[in-house]
Amino acid sequence: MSYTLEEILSQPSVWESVLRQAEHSASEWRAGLRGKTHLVFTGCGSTWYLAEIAVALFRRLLGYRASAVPGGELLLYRQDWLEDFSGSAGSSLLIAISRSGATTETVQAAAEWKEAGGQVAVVTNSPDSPLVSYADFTLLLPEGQEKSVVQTRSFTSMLVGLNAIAAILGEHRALWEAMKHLPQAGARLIEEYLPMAQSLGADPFPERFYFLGSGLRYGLAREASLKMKEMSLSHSEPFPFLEFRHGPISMVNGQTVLFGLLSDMNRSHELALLGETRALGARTITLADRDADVAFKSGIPEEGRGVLYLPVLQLVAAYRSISAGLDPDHPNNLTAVVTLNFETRR
Ligand code: F1P
Repeated sequence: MSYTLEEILSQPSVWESVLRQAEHSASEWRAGLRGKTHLVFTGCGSTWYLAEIAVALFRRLLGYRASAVPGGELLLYRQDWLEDFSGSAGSSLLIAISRSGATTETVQAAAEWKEAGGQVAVVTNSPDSPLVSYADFTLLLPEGQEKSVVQTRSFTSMLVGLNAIAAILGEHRALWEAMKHLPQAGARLIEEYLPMAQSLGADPFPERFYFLGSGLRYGLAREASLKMKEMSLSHSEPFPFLEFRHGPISMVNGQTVLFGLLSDMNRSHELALLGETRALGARTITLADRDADVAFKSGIPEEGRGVLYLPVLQLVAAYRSISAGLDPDHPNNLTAVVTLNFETRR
């Protein structure tokens, strides 16, 4: 079996120890966040999308002012983030996220933040990495580590970890208790929808994919869309739901598939948009806790179940890759880590 597939299938069992690790690290995070008013999350590629989801979660669950910036942008356009860099000595905290802990832009952004006198938190699957050497405090999740170039299990491990930290520190006790059911919910979900993911992945007819998600689901839609691109080399783009009418809808034809990552609160607006695209010939597939083509049936509140949108979408991408004669373990033109010989000039 491809190791990407193995990693996708094994991820719920990893979430179990991630939840324990997050609980264990929570007091260090509580102390580290004390006095901070602005959080700057950074990462590259998948981990930048994870930074975007973390911003939504830390705003919603802890009330923080927060931004997500790709590591490279933080470095190249430092002047635009100067306020954060200069505030870094006091009220701002950099939270650097990286599977490898070795991506040049992320490591260098952390190094420069430290140089400016700031504090850095690191979330990673690689405890012995260069990034960790700049950390004031960490969330280390080695059990999420993987062989694949494409991030799947690593991504969800860090997502579950950050989500748990936000739930614990915000004292959302019911949410935190509910999140403890994520491993079982994830395993059930994969078992139930594996055949569907296989047949969707094997269907050669669709030629373009759109992943729609709003609020904290936008980062998830971006990540799911990237999986489809990297593994199956298909045309694939993410959008917040209502954005889709503002141009992207022109691309809909009879060979379009739209995945709708539905919310609880704005479901009717989201379904209305999907209905319009069906009238134009698209196929739509909805994901939600209940009453959807892919129904998680977890009972976990919206702010704790974001990770459940990913496994089935990762599987569709992996099976589409295999069905097209590609190898999901060896995506085109990609390496597991991007390292650059890179000097910033200020
Ligand atoms: C970041 C990243 C990965 C991507 C690719 C290149 O890595 O962009 O998300 O899958 O292989 O690197 P990291 O900093 O999270 O290790």
